[in-house]
Amino acid sequence: MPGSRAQAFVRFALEQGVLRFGEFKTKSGRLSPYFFNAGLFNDGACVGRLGQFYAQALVDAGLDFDMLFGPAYKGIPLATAASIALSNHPARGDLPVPFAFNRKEAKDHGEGGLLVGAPLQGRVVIVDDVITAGTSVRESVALIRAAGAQPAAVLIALDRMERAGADDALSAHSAVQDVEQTYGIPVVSIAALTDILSLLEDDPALAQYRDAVSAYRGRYGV
Ligand code: OMP
Repeated sequence: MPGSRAQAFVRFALEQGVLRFGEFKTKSGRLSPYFFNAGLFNDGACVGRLGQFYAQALVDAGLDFDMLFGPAYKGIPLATAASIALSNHPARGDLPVPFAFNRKEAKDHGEGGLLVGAPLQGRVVIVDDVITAGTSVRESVALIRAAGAQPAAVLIALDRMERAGADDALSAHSAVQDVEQTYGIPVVSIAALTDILSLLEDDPALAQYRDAVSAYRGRYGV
């Protein structure tokens, strides 16, 4: 995504309280000086705006795709918002933007099953919040392939630009690069850690967090 739009997005996330600075433990156990909690995009106006950022990032990437998939739970409103914004985006013309998502627990009555929404078919874009170590993408890829469809890309809000692996055995590549190599699909992100570092450089009110975020990048980043 062009720098100015990525900058606008991290500013928007900061204003919504989605992007915070302090001390946080990530899913992979790292102590991070910042955290991006997409669950705090939690009212109609800001989810609408978030959807537009996702839609623009995907359009800018110039990828061919047929539908979106939102992994439970957090990916569900994200894929829905992106689908609405894409269906209103001039670059898509009148092309429909179907979407689907999974349940965490299989349903044994009614329509049953693990998948909800449009049938998974064609080239599917996985819409998610953040990639840190890349563990959550695997399950979505397996679900899409099991349905006979093809994963086409992963669309995320923030690339934390971190290496996967234990502290004493960090991968040579970022988790995003590992996902791209393992599954042979691009990862498109609205913004990345470098955009957060630019925000910290530009905003004197945030200067107190610069050193900690730079040091974290030095330790885990690519
Ligand atoms: P990986 O699956 O290791 O890539 O971590 C991504 C997941 O971690 C996200 O889907 C979130 O559940 C969570 N997370 C955030 O939401 N924001 C962050 O800034 C960092 C994480 C994290 O725990 O790494």
